[in-house]
Amino acid sequence: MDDAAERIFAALRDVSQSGAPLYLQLKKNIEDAVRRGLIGPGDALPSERDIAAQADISRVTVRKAVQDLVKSGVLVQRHGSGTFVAPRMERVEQSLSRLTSFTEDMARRGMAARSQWLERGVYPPSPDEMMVLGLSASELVSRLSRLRIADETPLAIERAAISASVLPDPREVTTSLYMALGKTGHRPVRAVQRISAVNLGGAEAKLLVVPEGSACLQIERISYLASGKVIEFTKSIYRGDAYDFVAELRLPGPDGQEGDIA
Ligand code: 16G
Repeated sequence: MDDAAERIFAALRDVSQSGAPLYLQLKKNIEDAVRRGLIGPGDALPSERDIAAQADISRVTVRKAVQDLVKSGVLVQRHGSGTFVAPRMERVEQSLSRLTSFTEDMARRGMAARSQWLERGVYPPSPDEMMVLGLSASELVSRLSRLRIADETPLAIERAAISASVLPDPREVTTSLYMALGKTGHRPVRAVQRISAVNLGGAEAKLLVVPEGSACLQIERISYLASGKVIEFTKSIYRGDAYDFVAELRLPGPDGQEGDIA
């Protein structure tokens, strides 16, 4: 038996000692073993049959616990080769002083960015969109909602709204929204971001492959053209376990002014 298997079996010994359903106990034991570092990223889980025999529980129970842990991102299953502890997330450090796009940010890190489209179309604006983008009820808004993925890890859900007078056909955006806006001279030069903490609901957690209720960052970005006109209103959800937003702080100037944040 290899090292990882032995450590996992050690963690399984007390299954069936308490009154909780067996699959929940097994699940918790495996989670604890990962959290305590007894088994680490990339370690292979013993086979379903071996776990069932070792912990003296049925294979159905083992399968249920393992499936739950795959769903919540603790384990990954690779067809043909087995079940492994999921790789640990490399945190992305993101400066709060530069106005960059997701595609550029990932390229700078040498990561391959791609998006899964969740919504892309032209709609009557919501009251929020009317207010922020300065639209009347008779105008239209282009909405682009994407799951943003880097090196095959989903990192964020972004829901962007742009006036349809600027972006009449959102299908023109293929990889990068900022690149598409740049082509018509509408790339933003300034933005204001509001970041707040939220816990993920079920649907979003599923898209980001993290457990429901996980901590994440909700970011609202309002971007401006050099003329001062608002060009973009984007609401995003970033994985809390994946991002560090970093801001540089300076002493106020000699006149005591802190400068304008908006
Ligand atoms: C960033 C922006 C988002 C913008 C997107 C454009 C944050 C929180 N959000 O992800 O507002 O729409 O970049 O990226 O930083 P793209 O040009 O790759 O489509």
